[in-house]
Amino acid sequence: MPDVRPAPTAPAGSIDRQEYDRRYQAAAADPEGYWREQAKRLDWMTPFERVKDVSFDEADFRIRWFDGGELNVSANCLDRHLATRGDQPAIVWEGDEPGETKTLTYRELHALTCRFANVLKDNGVAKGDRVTLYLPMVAEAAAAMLACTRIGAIHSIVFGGFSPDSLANRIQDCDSKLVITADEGCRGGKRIPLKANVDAALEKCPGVERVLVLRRTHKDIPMVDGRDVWLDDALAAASPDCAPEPMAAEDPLFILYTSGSTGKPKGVLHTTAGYLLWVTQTFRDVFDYRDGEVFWCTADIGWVTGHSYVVYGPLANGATTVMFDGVPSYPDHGRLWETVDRLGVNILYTAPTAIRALMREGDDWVTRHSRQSLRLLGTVGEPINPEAWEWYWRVAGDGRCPIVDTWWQTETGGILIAPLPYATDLKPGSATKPLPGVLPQIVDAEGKVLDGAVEGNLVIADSWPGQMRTVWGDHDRFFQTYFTTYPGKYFTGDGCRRDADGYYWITGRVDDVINVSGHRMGTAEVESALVAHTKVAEAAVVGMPHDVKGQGIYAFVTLNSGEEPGDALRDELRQWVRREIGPIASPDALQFAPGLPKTRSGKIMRRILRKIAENDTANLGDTSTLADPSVVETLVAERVH
Ligand code: 6R9
Repeated sequence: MPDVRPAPTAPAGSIDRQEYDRRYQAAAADPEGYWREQAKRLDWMTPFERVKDVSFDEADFRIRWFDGGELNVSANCLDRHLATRGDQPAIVWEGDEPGETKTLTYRELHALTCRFANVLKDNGVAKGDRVTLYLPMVAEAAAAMLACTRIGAIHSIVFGGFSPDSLANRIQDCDSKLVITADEGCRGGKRIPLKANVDAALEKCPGVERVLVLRRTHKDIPMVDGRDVWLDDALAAASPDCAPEPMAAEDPLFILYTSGSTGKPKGVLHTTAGYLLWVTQTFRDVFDYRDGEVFWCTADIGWVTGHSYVVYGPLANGATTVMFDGVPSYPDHGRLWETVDRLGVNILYTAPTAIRALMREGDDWVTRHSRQSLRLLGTVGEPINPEAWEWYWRVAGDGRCPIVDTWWQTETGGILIAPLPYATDLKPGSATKPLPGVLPQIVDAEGKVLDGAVEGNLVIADSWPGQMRTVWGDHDRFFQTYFTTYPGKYFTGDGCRRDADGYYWITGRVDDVINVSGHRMGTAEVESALVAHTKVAEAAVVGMPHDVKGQGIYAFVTLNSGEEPGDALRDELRQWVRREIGPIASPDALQFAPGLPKTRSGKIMRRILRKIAENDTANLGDTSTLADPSVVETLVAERVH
């Protein structure tokens, strides 16, 4: 029986148990009325006529929210706060070097955004045009996003760690005519040649007419005559006045590319009103944000978490948001906590992979900093194993900060399943319960809806405002990918267990489930068990062909620094898992891995591990998007079994 951490008593103004229940029931009894009420969180230029117009069926497939309404995202994130909090910090930028900071108030960010919008217009960008951003985590990047929304241009952000080729593919796919970049980026003391990468990418993108270049490191870089423009100069020359464009509720807001299990990355499209409402509402409620607090989400704006919870969610709520241009391990492993103390951060939102990496370095790095300002902790991106959760709770949060484990996807726009910190009792490793109005179901392989305490595939039975609307340029792929596996429902691609208390436990992508002797084994479950061993830092588990069992379990294990791999430890770990879960979970093969192949956002690329486990190393596929492609060679060379 996993333990339960009761929710603390709700402070005045926070959502308590009764209020959660009330909203949950209101959303179930009268969904349209519920969403109509929620939509008051936004400032509308023209009121909407219809709340919801949705069908997940093939014959009349459509997802539309708030038709008839008009609004502007930048006006909701900036203009509406000027009267009440114009001089409050909107963005606190923290550079790669500790103490390299800059603060922009709402008034300053508003002026910068308007100048930026005018620069875009002067360079030929019009409503509906696509603009690609390839930028470091600087305040100007947020201003660039907001400037696009101000004039109705559609931004497509490409993470600064992606290669020129990946950048070129994304520019071509959405046909951007303008790219915004910087001379260089800085990360962990290293320089990233952003402009040089853009130059290389644009050899394949003749459609790009203009490149706006921000000075970040002031490196002397070549500028292409007639194409490249120094952004700083253009901003200084531009007018700080620009009226926000009234946008229809369903007008496109941004495209964000995300990897699927097959094919090229999909351009996930989000639209104006539904997305904005969803991030506004979830930011306020899940993080229980209170006026004046400092919120820090460590994600890069190149990922959806950065879009929703570094920029749009916080700013729509008039919050102070931290933009971090560094990494948690630089200049040392205490960076996050040193920064929390220096900036007075109240809410910290990060990923389990970061938590595990820090946990591995020992508690001293954390405990030497006070962390008194912290009130709430959050995680996102992958299932958090209970050991990492416990460490986050006990060491990082001193046992006094609720942890919100938030489940969502690029496709969902914002959080769907998560505790509300003063309404939901926590269970380490569970994202707990759906937010009011969200209708998760667990279905079996045939699509039969399973009730009670069960395990199966996670679907969402009806739309919510923040749902993606299409795959850019391929509406059929959108329908095929998400709505055909279980007709009439949105398929998340995740496996999930629901316990007797109605708590949801995400078990990982269903393509990662291993079937051992007819028993379904969640890779996350085995990984969690391995990581629970004191000598293990990180583990990744995949299936491998097995003569007798159908599939066997292949585990890649990274040890804590100082631990020695060897046969004795291998046996010990296999026995350990056997004890933790049961004999069927004991790894058939266990390889010690100095490093795991991870994407630049920190997700383990299981596709590659599966190939190694299957001994199909000739067909590893594309490894160019890995943070460090060289780890693969080591894994192949040292493959076991
Ligand atoms: C926001 C984001 C989505 C996939 C999702 C799931 C995994 C995200 C999680 C989680 C367990 C959580 N995931 N949050 N799994 N618990 N709290 O990460 O979007 O990059 O699109 O990834 O990440 O597998 O399907 P994205």
